[in-house]
Amino acid sequence: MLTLYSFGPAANSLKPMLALYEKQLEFVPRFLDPVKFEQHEEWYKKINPRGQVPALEHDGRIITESTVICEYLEDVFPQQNPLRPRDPFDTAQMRIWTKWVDEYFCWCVSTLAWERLIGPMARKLSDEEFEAKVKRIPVPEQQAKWRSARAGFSKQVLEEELRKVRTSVEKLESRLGESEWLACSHYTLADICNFAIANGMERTFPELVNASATPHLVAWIRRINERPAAQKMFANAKREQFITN
Ligand SMILES: N[C@@H](CCC(=O)N[C@@H](CS)C(=O)NCC(=O)O)C(=O)O
Repeated sequence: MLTLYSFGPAANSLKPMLALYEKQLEFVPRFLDPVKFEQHEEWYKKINPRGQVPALEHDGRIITESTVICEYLEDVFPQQNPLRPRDPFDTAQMRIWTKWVDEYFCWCVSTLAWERLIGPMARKLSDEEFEAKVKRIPVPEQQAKWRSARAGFSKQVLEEELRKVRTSVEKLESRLGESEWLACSHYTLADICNFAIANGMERTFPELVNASATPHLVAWIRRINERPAAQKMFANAKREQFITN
């Protein structure tokens, strides 16, 4: 049995969720509500001691780290719609793209999203309420990030992260101008993991991602959104999230 703990189909949570849908694997979706800081509750820290989503439970064993979960699903269910290339060179290209999203692309987008979304949410809490929430966060670096978001990141940090977002967008646009998919001639985990971060950027970074500035990136985002697996994931998640929360 497979259970996926997530915030729903966005960011790191989207990676294993879309992989599950693409592979047509049945799983139990467990949605956590970030507004209620559910990821820091004791019951969930027993599942992921880092207090973060996503986490996959497979027959009573837990796997964390979004990209690792995706590769785990490939290892355990290799026959079902493979999302990892057969050719070792193509697999290496796929891993270069998933490493890049995990170590670079994800972080600059994340800091700007925290400034815009988490900051205002954290400022709604009194100092006492906020400190009580922060105390439950198990990773010191995450505690610091919550504090920075509440105080507002410095102008210098925001400018540097925006520069990295711009660089990331240029890199994706350039690659997608020469190839339909990121790693090789077909759709792989490289596309899923980068789509997890890029989806929605037309709305959140309209000055950087739009049909005239980045036509190939926009077309790739559309192509993935139009896949039956993605459509089913978004439709189901809307309903299931509503029921769970
Ligand atoms: N490296 C981890 C990062 C996980 C992560 O940053 N999760 C975010 C959501 S996208 C989270 O749980 N944030 C809530 C928090 O840190 O309190 C992965 O890829 O799974």
